[in-house]
Amino acid sequence: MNPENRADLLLGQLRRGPDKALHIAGRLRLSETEIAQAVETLEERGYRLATESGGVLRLVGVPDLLIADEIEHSLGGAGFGRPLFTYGSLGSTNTVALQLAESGSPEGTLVTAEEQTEGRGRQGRSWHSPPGLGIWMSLILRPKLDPARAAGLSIVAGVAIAAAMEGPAGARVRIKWPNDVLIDDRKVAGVLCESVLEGMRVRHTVVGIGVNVNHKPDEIPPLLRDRAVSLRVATGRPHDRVELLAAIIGAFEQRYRTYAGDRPGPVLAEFRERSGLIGRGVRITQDGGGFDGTVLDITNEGSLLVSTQAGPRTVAAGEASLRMD
Ligand code: BT5
Repeated sequence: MNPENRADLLLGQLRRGPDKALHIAGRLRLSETEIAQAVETLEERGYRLATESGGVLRLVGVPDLLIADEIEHSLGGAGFGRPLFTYGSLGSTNTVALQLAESGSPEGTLVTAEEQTEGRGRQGRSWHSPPGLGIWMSLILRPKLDPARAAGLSIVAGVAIAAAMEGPAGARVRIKWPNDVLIDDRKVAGVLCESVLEGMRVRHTVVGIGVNVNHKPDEIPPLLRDRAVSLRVATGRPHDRVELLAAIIGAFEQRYRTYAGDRPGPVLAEFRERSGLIGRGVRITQDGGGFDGTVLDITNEGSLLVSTQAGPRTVAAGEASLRMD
């Protein structure tokens, strides 16, 4: 067994609670020197351990990093997030997840990065993803949905993020159609859903999720400051990224099963409630221009149904801003 494995074993023991080093050594069949080395290895990884009276070892702090061991521990049991690929710096987690999906990685595969150097938004826009401050992750899905319905997965993700953030945010988390998650009208998270088609079916979909978690006010780029916010700025305190990541994955998986199991109703009901758009006057902006109307509903595909002077229109992509008139 190498020193890294011994450190993993010790970590596993300490997660269950503090215990005498001597007892742990006996249980793991390690010498006292090997335990001391394992303590050192864990400290090098950023864990904080304390030795208390009677030779009791206690885990007092875990590193503020998206490391595999912590994510797996927080995810617990079976479910999405396996296999897991954690990176330090990366171009874009969506790009890596698309490559992994192409080479056969299964549904539920998760890719995370501490930093993205080429984080992507929709339509070629960029996504600011500095190191250590956010959750930048992508999930591989293999939904048995037609391509139109798969487009609605970004609504599923938006609703899941909002639900998972509500507790830590201590405030209402809203959704701005189609894929922005807002606190106090500023964007705290975004979703980039990319599907690869095979004829008329979806071969795979990658759901990319970016959440601003621990940025201090001056760590949000000046150009974004009036439109973007982090959970820390909104609440005045830092948050555990791993815990939030696991909560988002759990909230997403639960809603995905329902939505992809041909029961879009519950997710759409959540969207209606969180978007505040239904029945409101909006201006829809699209590539070639825009038009005004009143939002009637959201379709099973995640499109907006808008009543206009020329009759009802279904809007699959674009921006919807509330009209104040
Ligand atoms: C999005 O695009 O909101 C989708 C963002 C998805 C990011 C995740 S991170 C993990 C995965 N890997 C990737 O490469 N991407 C995904 P869109 O609706 O087009 O919004 C982009 C716009 O939001 C930009 O043009 C900026 O105005 C603004 N923006 C950029 N970075 C931001 C940030 N960190 N927080 C808030 N707003 C931001």
